[in-house]
Amino acid sequence: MKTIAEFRIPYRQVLDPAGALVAELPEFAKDPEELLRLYRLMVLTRTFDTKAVNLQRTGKLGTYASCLGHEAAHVGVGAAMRPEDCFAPMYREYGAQFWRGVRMEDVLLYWGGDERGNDFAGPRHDFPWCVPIGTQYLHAAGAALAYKLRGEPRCAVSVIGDGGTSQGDFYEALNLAAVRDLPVVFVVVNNKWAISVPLALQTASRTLAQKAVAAGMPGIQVDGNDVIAVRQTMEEALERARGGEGPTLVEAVTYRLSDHTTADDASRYRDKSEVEDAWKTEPMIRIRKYLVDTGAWSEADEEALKAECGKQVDAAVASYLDTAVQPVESMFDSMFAELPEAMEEQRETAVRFLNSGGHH
Ligand SMILES: Cc1ncc(C[n+]2csc(CCOP(=O)(O)OP(=O)(O)O)c2C)c(N)n1
Repeated sequence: MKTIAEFRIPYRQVLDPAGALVAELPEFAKDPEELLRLYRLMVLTRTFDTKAVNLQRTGKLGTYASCLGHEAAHVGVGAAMRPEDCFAPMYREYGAQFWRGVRMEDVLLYWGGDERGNDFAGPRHDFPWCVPIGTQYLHAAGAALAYKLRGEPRCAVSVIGDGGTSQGDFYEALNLAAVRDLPVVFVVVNNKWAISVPLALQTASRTLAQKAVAAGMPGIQVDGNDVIAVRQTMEEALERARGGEGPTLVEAVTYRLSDHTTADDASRYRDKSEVEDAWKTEPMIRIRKYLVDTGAWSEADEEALKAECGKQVDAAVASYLDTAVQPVESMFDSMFAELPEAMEEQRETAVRFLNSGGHH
């Protein structure tokens, strides 16, 4: 017997959990201002996230999917993209979206049940949130096919969770993208849990990155709590895509420090000690430590940033709470280009119900 195929999965980390450099800095990270841009947005994202959970707990949001612990994975992805690229998110990539111009008010409106929050003020060409697990990968492959056919120098980027890699859509998108050499980067944010299903019950694969191999594209695993490594890996993958070399699968290994959503209680299925350990390697500590060690950041800077983020979040919350509720028929109006007849009736019933004093 002879071997006809072998594969290797590279792993990248630049900053270890204690903030020590373990690899050479990529070009962008040699400029402290660039690192501070990343760090500031990570802090803003975490401030926002904490506030959004509190708003839900006090009845001011319907539900909310926290991104606690994902800040590096998200901000690193957004920062590597160009404005003309297109993002096909799932439902918790706020850090990437804020970088791209989605407002905090948009996120609050969305989770408050207002469809205007899904029609971002930011990049109008980005896809709306995608709650059906996995379909966003197909949307990204489709967008990338369009860019290729039109000869546009743009890329698509999509994010899926570890649980999402068990969906057929995941493999279908990878297959199409690789066979057509499409300009797309697929990101797996592996936070170890899909609601209550741990990674070990999700796949027998050693890594999720190696799922790229069957499709015929490179797969790389990156420390998803290391914002420098995530951005560097994404920049390289996007450069490949832009240069006509086709798609890449990037697995960012992180941990979901929060409940899955505010409708979940992760303490029912997850060991306390596992979560306590994960807090030691979370993404904010190492970048802050590195910035402080290199003299780019101080305690006073930290205090000022926290105060500034608090103000920005409060302003977004006030604007969200001041937004007049959408008319009831809007839930029908943003669903179809032309409403099917059966739904016309439902729309009329809803309007009649409201006009007769009902509440929605
Ligand atoms: C097609 C489909 N099946 C099931 C669900 C219910 N569901 C919502 S979130 C989720 C788990 C997703 O886990 P993962 O992909 O790991 O992403 P995470 O939320 O952990 O970031 C499931 C099964 C869904 N939204 N869509």
